[in-house]
Amino acid sequence: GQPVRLVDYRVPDFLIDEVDLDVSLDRTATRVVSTLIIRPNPAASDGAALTLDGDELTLVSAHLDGAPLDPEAFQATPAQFVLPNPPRGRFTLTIETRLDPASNTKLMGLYRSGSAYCTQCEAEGFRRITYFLDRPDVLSTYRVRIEADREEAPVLLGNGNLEGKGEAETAGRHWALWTDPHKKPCYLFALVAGDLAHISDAFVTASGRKVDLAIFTEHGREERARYAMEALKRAMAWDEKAYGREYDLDVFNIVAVSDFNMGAMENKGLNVFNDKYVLASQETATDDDYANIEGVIAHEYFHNWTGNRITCRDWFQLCLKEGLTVFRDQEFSADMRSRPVKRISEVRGLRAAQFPEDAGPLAHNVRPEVYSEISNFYTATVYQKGAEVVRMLKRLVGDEAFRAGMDAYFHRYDGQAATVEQFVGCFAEVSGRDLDRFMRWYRQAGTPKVTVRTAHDPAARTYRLEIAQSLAPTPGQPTKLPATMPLALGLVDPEGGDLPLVSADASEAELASGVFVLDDAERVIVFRDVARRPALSFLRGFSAPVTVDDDLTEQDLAVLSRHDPDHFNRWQALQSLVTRVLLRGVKAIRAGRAPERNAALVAAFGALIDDARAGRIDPAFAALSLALPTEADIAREIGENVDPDAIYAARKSLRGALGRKHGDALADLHDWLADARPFSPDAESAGRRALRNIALALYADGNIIDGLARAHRQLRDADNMTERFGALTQIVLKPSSAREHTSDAFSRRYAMEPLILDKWFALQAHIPERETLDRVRGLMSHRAFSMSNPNRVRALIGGFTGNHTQFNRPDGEGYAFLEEIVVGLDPTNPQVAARLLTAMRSWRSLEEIRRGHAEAMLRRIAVLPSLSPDVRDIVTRSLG
Ligand code: HT7
Ligand code: ZN
Repeated sequence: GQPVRLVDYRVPDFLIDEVDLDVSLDRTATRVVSTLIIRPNPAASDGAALTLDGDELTLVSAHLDGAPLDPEAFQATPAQFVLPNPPRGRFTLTIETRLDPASNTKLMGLYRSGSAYCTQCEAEGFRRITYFLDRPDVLSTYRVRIEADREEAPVLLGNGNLEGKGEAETAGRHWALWTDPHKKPCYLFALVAGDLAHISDAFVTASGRKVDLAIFTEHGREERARYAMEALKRAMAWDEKAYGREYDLDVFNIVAVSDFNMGAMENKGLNVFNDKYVLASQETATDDDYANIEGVIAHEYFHNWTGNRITCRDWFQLCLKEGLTVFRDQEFSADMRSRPVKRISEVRGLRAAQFPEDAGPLAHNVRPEVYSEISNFYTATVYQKGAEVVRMLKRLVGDEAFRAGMDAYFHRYDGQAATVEQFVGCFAEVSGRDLDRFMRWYRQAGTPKVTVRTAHDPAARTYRLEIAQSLAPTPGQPTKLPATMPLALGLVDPEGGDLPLVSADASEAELASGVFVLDDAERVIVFRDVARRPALSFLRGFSAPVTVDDDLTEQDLAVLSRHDPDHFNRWQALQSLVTRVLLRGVKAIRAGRAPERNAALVAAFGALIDDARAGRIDPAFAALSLALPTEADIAREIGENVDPDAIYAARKSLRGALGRKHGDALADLHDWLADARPFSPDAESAGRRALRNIALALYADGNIIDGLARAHRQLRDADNMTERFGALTQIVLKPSSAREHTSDAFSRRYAMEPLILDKWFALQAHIPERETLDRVRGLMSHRAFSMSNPNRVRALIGGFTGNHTQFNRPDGEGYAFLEEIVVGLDPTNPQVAARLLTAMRSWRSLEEIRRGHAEAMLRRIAVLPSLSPDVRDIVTRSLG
């Protein structure tokens, strides 16, 4: 599409107060009669034509104030409906369109998933159902009559409350009438119809109103929605306690569908979910699945206030609802589970998905200023970095002012479409802080680098910190300015424990909280009464989304990894130590030398395993600490001229060494963690299973034969999917004579379980061997694989793009394969095709040969004449 710019924003010329939809469902010929009450927007200049958006629409008829419209009086194409001379006052426009949901492979608008009808309207899908002012600042009340064949679709669901239902005039058909009293933008519209099973429950709000809850699934799967239902009730209670936000309708329905482009959708009162974020059982779901379900259920529920009651003025403000809602779901999960463990997982996710975005050609602001295809901006930058920005805001103003600012925001903008400036303005007002420089987080792309240099003067008993921030240019932004950031830090005594912070260079509040504000490019803080050189614990809790360049010694990192009172930094210290060793290992391998043996690192791992075995540390935390940085993490640290094979070799060598050195301790830990208690998905039990799986993996890396024997025993004995899949992972990723047989047996056992097969497909695609590309090609003919199901495609193809050595094969065949898939998928599902292609986002950081293949691949795609706007946008920016 044409570029859309934030600076060009204008209020809509018309407002649509009421929408009345009459939808008569049919697989190939659905009829939609839309009656709109429209008036000129008093805030706009008058006299404009009325231009409604459409996308692949077929017009049947149009009426103005009840009378058929003269064909001369309007123009309709599949993409637009124009009324050049609309009435001056309020008027009623009735438009009938005909749709073919069975042929809608894009999964936007009205489509079929399995045997059900469902819709997806965010961001611009409503215009695929009927002509409309498809923009989030047009808010309307909706009254929707849904009619369908009773046998085919006994369940008829819409937004809001059920007003009535009955027999239709046509034999065998029935109808339901749904009304939503809350004004909403059309992207929150939804309907679902089908033969669905459900579970139900109820929630009584703080003010005593009863809300009927239901989760709809395919028949036979409904019991697997129990965990999601419990998570929903926890989320509803949490939003009341943490933010004073109550639910505002009599019913809240969730539907799980198997064909969905993203994770889930927060349609008002009718959330539609990808089934992987609803369905779980001991047999089928891993602990990560349970955690994701809890998080996504909460996320969509929290949108009811941050997104639905207060929505976005335009799509540039997407982070206003997404960053804020991710922050809210993160805090919810932190309260439900272990806070430090949750924080470490968030930061790992941010570094894996957002940092590469910020470092490559697809870098964009948290609040972008131009887009050609909005669906390509549902990114880690908008979501995850957007959440980090809200987290920083909370740190800067403090807990109390944060809550007051949120209250002010809810109060002031309820029922409106708001902007990021209005949101941040609430916090500036309640805290009295100048947040102008903070706004730069929304307006500048790229990950800032914070450099910190330390100097201890034993005679003067001072410890000096010189802190500086810088931000490299990104596409379209050659110069950058410093942004306000909170830096949480502590000075850790070599004996353990934090030193008191005393300084004339900081405010009382900063010294008391340990959170120092960096507003400028540089800041110097001299701490007094520091007799012995401490280890600097910098950026505690990852208080700002930056990279850090420090002068810590490996000895400092070893001290911090055992003694830092901040658990995030305790984890970070060991990761940093491992990263340094691995970076040297990669260099050595590229120079034809063997990687070093690092005794301090081996000892640090030994101490960690002992602590875990003795129950001195949280098992979930121990599991995260034992996990080495990924190949992609190391590639990011290297930054340029990346050789994936050398990274793989260095990492493999270190894992082997650790597994061999600590073989006995790991085997003992693995035995000790075998759980005889009945299964529970709670965080504590999940932590033990995570630790057991990582102990197995590390053991097997150093002791392949015994390790595989252990894995086979774990696979046989496990009573849950986490341990079963952890064992299968070792068996599949390591070559052995039993691999194929065991893997096939697993896939046969779960032949009727698509969500388990997705894990299996992804695992096959991750095998770090040259034959994997052929294996993946072969699996595309597997009876359970389908290019039309996004979950299958993401599992197998997306999984392969995450295989660092094999996707980045030096012969370029991995890229050529992705090209084939993207070009083949583009005509049917451009959103999924475009997202797959973002796997090329770091191509410029590769070594020369691979970089050449990657560029050639992008150029071959770029010259194709009939690309979708989605893929065209990604390929153009990737090359830009
Ligand atoms: N707000 C939702 C976004 C979404 C979406 C966007 C584009 C295409 C398909 C989509 N499905 C859902 C998801 C969320 O809660 O963030
Ligand atoms: Zn969201």
